This record gives sequence, structure tokens and C-alpha cells, in this order.
Amino acid sequence: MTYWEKDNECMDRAELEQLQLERLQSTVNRVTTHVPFYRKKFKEMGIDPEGFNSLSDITTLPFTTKDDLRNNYPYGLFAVPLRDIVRVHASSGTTGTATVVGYTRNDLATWSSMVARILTGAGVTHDDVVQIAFGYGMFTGGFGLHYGAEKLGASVIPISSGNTKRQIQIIQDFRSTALVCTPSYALVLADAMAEMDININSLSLKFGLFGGEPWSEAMRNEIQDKLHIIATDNYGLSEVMGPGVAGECIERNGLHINEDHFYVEIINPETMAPMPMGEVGEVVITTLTKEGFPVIRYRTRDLAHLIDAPCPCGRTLRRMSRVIGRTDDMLIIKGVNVYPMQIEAILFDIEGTSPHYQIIVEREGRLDRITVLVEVVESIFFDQMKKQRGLVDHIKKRLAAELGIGVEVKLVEEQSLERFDGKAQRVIDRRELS
Ligand code: DLL
Repeated sequence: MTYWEKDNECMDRAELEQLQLERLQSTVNRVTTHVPFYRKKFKEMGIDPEGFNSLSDITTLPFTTKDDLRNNYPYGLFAVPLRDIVRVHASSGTTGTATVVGYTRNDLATWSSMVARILTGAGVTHDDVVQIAFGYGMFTGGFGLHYGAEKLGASVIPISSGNTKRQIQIIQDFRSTALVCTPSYALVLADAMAEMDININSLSLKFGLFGGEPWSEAMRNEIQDKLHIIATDNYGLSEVMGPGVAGECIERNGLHINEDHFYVEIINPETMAPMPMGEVGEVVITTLTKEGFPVIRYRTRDLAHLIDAPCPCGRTLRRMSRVIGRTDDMLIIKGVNVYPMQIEAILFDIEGTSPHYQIIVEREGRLDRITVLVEVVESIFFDQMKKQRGLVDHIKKRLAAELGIGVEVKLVEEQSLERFDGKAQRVIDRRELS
């Protein structure tokens, strides 16, 4: 069995847009009636919740930001009484007050279906043994993928995150066929297996579904080569649902958005104007069916573009590109915009560097400086200075050509940078401290 909602995943555009419009109308009505925050905002802006005739009217609605969620902590934006909420999740809250989200029973059913669709698109069926190495808890990754995989009928291993040795033993003993975690943790597992001299061909792994953090095409290639799997990207955020918003099919060329449940706009984050099709901007999402915690035009701060071309897999759901960065992790160095992902893509492309790196931003006087720490394979680290210097120069040149600014590069010993079992933290910004 696969989980294939052909009626919804292969609709023609006119039919889909009609469905989106009807669902948008009912969402606008729901928040006007049940969420004082939106009622007040709409009133101030003179918005008539009954006056929605076309999808493009969405641009008249206000945006919702993370600050709005924080200001209404914990339950202020819920659209149903707490007695109808059957699950609560929250973002980690490492950078301020946590944002809290709630799900009704219907929301949980929708969530499972959305994730089951994405697992199916990525190749997983009810014959698979799915090892979920995302954290279970307030983070949406573990539970989100868990219920989707169960819905699909796969055999689910809810191992949760961390404990790399145990993860590997379970992959071997339970013959896991699908691995679900962050892409950076997939590489941690791959490295640990290489260290343990495990023959990858003796494992049953076939698929890897990775998400929760940005990663590059080069990183995908590295994961696929090291683990001998088909690695797909899936995207979501807790404010909107969690995983299940969009995911790649095995074509691996963009993430199909579950457009019958989410309306996605791409805007210019400075002017708020819609971007032309295919151009990169900030992803803005409106939920179309959520009951417990609907959001209108949520500014994700993630940067991506839409892909309009048809996909050979047959799904007509429009795709979004991988997330290439965030409006808030863009570093402005000497006036130039730099995204960590640009640096990653180059490092992965260079022979002799390992996929682990860290970007340190400092201020010297008035000038910002970036230093990229790159782990290199042992043979190079202990090699002659000349070779090391050659590699540093090569990396610097490639980075300067891509970024348009000079960057310091330091080679460090393999395994010397911190590893993460969830989302990797690649950038250390020391500018506030100096
Ligand atoms: O990370 C939900 C999720 C869990 C998605 C597991 C996929 C798999 P949050 O913790 O709220 O939710 O973090 C959301 O993570 O705004 C993006 O910046 C980033 N992110 C999530 N998936 C991807 C991805 C989950 N595939 C934030 N590529 C989002 C790039 C991603 N960034």
C-alpha cells in the first residue's frame, strides 16, 4: 500500500484554486469569529471577511509574524476552546518566548495525511521500516513524522534523536529501510558507520527523508553516496503545522507543497510585494484547513522560490525550491549579503574537506570578518604545510569568487567541530559581544 490522494494531489489548477478560495474564505471567517487578534486587525484595516472573491484578495490581509505569536503566548491565537485541543507543541524558545501551537483531532488527522503523502512521494510504503531519529517532545519533528508513517502503514521505530551508536545498532538489527532525521545528523551517522568499518551494503537502508534545517545539493550527494540511499528534502514549521507542508518526490527536484491545505506566497521581504514566479523571496504561508491554530500570511523568514513546471511524477501540486537561507541568517559582511548555504555548497564541492564546517563572524573595529573553519581529512591535516596552504588558498579563491568578498579559512582536524543530533548550528556570530 502507498498513500496516494490522487484526487487532491493531481487536481487541475482551476479546480485547486477554487478549493483554495473556498477554504480561504472559511479560514478568514473562522479567525474573524474566534481570534480577537485577527478580528481587531481586520477591523482596523477595514477588511470585510465576507468580501473575498478571488485568491489574489489575500494580499489585502495582514501578515502574521513570530512576534505576534509571542505576544499572544501561550494560547491567545487558538481558534477553538482548549477543550477541543488534543495536542500542543512549541518551538524551542531558545531565542525568546516559545511559540505555542495547538491541534484539534481533525488537525492531527490532516497532519498525518500530509506527512503520509510526503513519505509516499519519497518512496516509502507500508513495507518499510521507518527509523525516526528526530526528537520526540515539544518539537514537531518526531511526532509529526511518526503519525504520518503510521498512517501509511509502515513499521515505525520511534527511537528519537541522539545516541549515535544505538541508532546504528538499530539500523543494523531492525533492518531499517528509511531513515528520518536532519541532514546534518545523517552525515554524523554516516561518519560514525565509516569509523566503525560498517559495510553500508550490508544494511537495508533505501530511503532518507531529511528536513528541519537547510542543506545543499552537494550535501544531498554526499549523503546519498555515503549511505547508498535516495535522500529527499521535506519542509515545514511548527507555526504552520510542523513537517508535512512540502516534500520532494523521488525526482528530487523541488518540494511539492500540499497546496490544498496551505496557500504559499513568495514576497520581497523588504517591500512585501509579491515576487514574480520563479524568483527567490520570503515564503509566506496561510493555512487553509487548520482548526486549532489557523495562521494568516505567516512570514516564515525562509527564502525559496516556486517552480511552475510540471513534475514527471504526475503530482500537480506546485513545488518550492529547497530553502536557500533565512532572511535572518543572511550575514551582511562589508555590505555584501552572504548566506551560509552558499559557503556550504562550495565546501562540499572541494576535494579533501569533510562536510563539517562552522562560520564565525566577528567585528574588528568597524569591519566585519568571516572565518570559515573547515574540517579536513586526516591525510591533509597532517600533511606538509605546503599542501595545506594550497588547499586554504583554493577554498579562499572559490569563496571569494562566489561571495564577492574575502573570507578567512582555517583548516581544523577531523572530528574537532561540534556535532548535533538535531538542527546543526553552523554560524557563530560574535558581533554582539564585541
Ligand atoms: O523544523 C519542522 C520540521 C521537522 C520540518 C522535521 C521537517 C522535518 P521548526 O522547529 O518550527 O519546525 O523549525 C522550522 O526550520 O522555518 C526553516 O527555517 C527550517 N526548516 C525546516 N525544514 C527545512 C528544510 C520544523 N527542509 C524552521 N530545509 C523553518 C530548510 C528547513 N530549512
